[in-house]
Amino acid sequence: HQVKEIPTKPYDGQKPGTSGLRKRVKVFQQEHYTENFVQAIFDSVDAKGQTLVIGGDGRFFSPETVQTILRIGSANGVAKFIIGKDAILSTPAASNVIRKYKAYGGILLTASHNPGGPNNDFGIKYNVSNGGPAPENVTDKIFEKTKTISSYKVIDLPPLDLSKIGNFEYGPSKVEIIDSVKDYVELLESIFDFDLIRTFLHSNSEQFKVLFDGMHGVTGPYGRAIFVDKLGLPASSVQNAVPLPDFGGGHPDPNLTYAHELVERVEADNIAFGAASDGDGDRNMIYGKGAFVTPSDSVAIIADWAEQAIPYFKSGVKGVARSMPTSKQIEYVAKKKGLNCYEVPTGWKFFGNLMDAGKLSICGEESFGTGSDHIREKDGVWAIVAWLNILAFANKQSPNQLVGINELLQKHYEVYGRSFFSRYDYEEVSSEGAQKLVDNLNAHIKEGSLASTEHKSASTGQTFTVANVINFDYTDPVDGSVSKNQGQIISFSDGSRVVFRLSGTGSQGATVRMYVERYVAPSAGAAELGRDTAEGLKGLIEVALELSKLKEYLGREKPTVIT
Ligand code: VG1
Ligand code: CO
Repeated sequence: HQVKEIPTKPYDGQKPGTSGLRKRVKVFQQEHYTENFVQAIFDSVDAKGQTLVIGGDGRFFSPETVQTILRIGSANGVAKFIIGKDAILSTPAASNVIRKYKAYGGILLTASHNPGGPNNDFGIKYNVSNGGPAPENVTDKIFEKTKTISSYKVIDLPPLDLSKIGNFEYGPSKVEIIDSVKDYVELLESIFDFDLIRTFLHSNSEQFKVLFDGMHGVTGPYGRAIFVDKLGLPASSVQNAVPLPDFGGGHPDPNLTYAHELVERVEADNIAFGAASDGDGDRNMIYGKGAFVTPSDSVAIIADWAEQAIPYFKSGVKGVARSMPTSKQIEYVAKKKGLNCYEVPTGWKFFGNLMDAGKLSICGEESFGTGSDHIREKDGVWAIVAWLNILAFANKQSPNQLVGINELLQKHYEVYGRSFFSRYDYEEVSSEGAQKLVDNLNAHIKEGSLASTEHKSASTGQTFTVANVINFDYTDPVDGSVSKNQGQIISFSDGSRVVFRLSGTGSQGATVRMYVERYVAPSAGAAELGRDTAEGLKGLIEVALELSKLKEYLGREKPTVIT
């Protein structure tokens, strides 16, 4: 088979962000743009003679890109491709497939929770042999290669039919097209107590209704296989479960704003347990009638119950972790249980090293990402089943009174206290404004000009005294690699925190994220602990906005999204 060398020129800005390269579809459709990036991957990792997994969330431009990867990958000597049927493998399923079949790596075609379709986003992400996102030394190398690329290699072959499961030949390479769902379902069955969950759901089918929303992302088929086929729930327990290339025009991000269809049906139909996942299946939201679980609380609760409730963790939890902006709720659990709790920069890649080193079992991010060392990506459906498993277990312990989401939360706060947490996103603001905001904070850090200053909220009368301000740098405890400038943290003397970060997943302009957190001890009492989040944080948010001069720099009165 003849390998052809196609001349090309570098494109600017092919730098992978928090989770791969994400741009508008139109950008990827420019001549040689996608080919350049794919060749840059093969120039950075030596995949010759190796097995590579290809998956993704099935968004617009995925089928074409799979063919591009086949043409270029085969020309670069890939021995075998394992591909999800119709180019579909959720991000966690792909991570599992890479691990299970001992592949060299994988290429995931997704822009996660970003909208899809011809006028929206596409993305390409490279994962390494542990099943996790490529570490920064690999993504940096890929970026360097994109800057100097002058040609790429292809083998010219007609497109491969991706709709048939089986083994095929593609020029010098082998191709195996696999069922997208099967391996993943087997994995979850080996982790959770499905019998316990089934028994609980069936004996409470009226009081404890379940609804899963796939948001027309990749998880629909996974959700149906697990909730309907395995757990025996009625077919109406899953909605928006057909993956669509444009996610039905929606924004496949499971939060209170974008998962409104779930929220509405949960409220209207008295559904005790609702859940949703994002475009590529690695995020989750847990939301029942009148009950919302913040992701920071979710991971803390899973960590709290894991060992007793979930078979996978029976032999013990090795350690826990959170991303830096995620609330400290999980730290309070770790402290009580004598577990190490690591704090890593935003983005799942940083958890992988700790897991590979046997230091970490359960971790999460405030951005609706929760997971464990069963794979090396966050895992939406895993988190949802984890909650069902924990609730089933808690109800077995309390046979006379139904324990729902709110009861579980309340019980948790009474023991550990509660970190009220919220995130304000200012999407697609001017890059200059965002930079000024960051520069101003950095100047304060350098000069120490905020140290010990007092800030009073006009509306609540609360006073917050600055304890310290830092720029978060991370040194990986396993390999010693350093990641600098991961966000500014303002800590206050009462333990409250405000964090500012620039997003690394946007496809246009800059997105500023402001994270606020305020801790209330158990001694404050049930009324204080059970307060509405927005109320609990009101004073601190006012202070954060004033202190950072955010409105002035960004020219925005209100955030685009509050989670
Ligand atoms: C965001 C989240 C981060 C998450 C990342 C990828 O990144 O904040 O916690 O890991 O998205 O998630 P950023 O840089 O925009 O803040 V996903 O579901 O888009 O793969
Ligand atoms: Co995602």
